[in-house]
Formats: sequence, structure tokens, C-alpha cells
Amino acid sequence: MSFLRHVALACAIVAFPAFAHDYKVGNLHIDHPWARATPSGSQNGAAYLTINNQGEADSLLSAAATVSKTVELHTHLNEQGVMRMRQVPEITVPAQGKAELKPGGYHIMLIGLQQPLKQGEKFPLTLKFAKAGEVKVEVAVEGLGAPQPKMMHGHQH
Ligand SMILES: [Cu+2]
Repeated sequence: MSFLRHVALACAIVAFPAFAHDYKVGNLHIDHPWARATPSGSQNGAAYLTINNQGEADSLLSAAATVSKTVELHTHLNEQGVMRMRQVPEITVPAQGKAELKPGGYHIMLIGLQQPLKQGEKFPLTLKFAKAGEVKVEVAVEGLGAPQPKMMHGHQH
């Protein structure tokens, strides 16, 4: 059995189940979208995921969700020793490579949450890519436990 056939089979299996936590669109494979639970009263949250790319370079142009009033693509920048968040127009997904959205780096910023994100819940998020198009994913809300960078609270708009 060829390697390629094996890969195709594996993809067919993971793409199908309704609650699989990875998603495929075009050449992109989106793994484990998650968000950290937010304390009550918190206005903002952030979603993270990994985008693996088996084709040519693509870019994440925007994301849409109903859990917050606004959704922006952000990165963290170290400006003279101070970590700040900045909105970015797009997040590049390199050819045959991956883009990782994770705490302290690129993230999908959920601004003006309708209600706190609670551990164990899921919410839909639509990602729009320049080439691969749109894909709807479910974001799993995970515990507050993992350390949250302080600068998340120093949002500048
Ligand atoms: Cu942000």
C-alpha cells in the first residue's frame, strides 16, 4: 500500500465525524481550535488553532463568530520590552508548512463577548482563507488553568 493512499485514507476518516476536532478545506488542515475560558466580567477572549498546509502558500484573511461583537486577527509584538497586541490584516500560512495561532503569538481576538466563555462549551467560528475559501470550525473552550499572558488585559484599540 502506497504512502499516498494511506494519507488519503487517513484524511477521509478524520474529516467525517461530526465532532472530530480537526477540519479540512482545500490543502489546509486545521487542528484543534480552542479558546481559554474567560473570567466573568471579561470583555475579550482569544481563539487558537494550528493550520497545516499541504499546498501552496495561503493566508487567513478573517474570522467570524457570533460569541463576540467583533473578531480580529492579532499578533503579539515586543515593543521595547513591553508585549502588546496588534491587529494584523492577515496571517500567512506558508507553502508546505504551518501557521500556529497560540498564546503569546498570533491569535483570533474575540472582542466584546456576549457572555463569558465557559470550559467545556463549544462555539462556531468561520475562517476565511485567500485561496482555500471559507471553513466553519468548532472552538472548544478549555480551562483557565494554563498561564495567561498578562498583556491580554492591556488591550489597546
Ligand atoms: Cu488580541
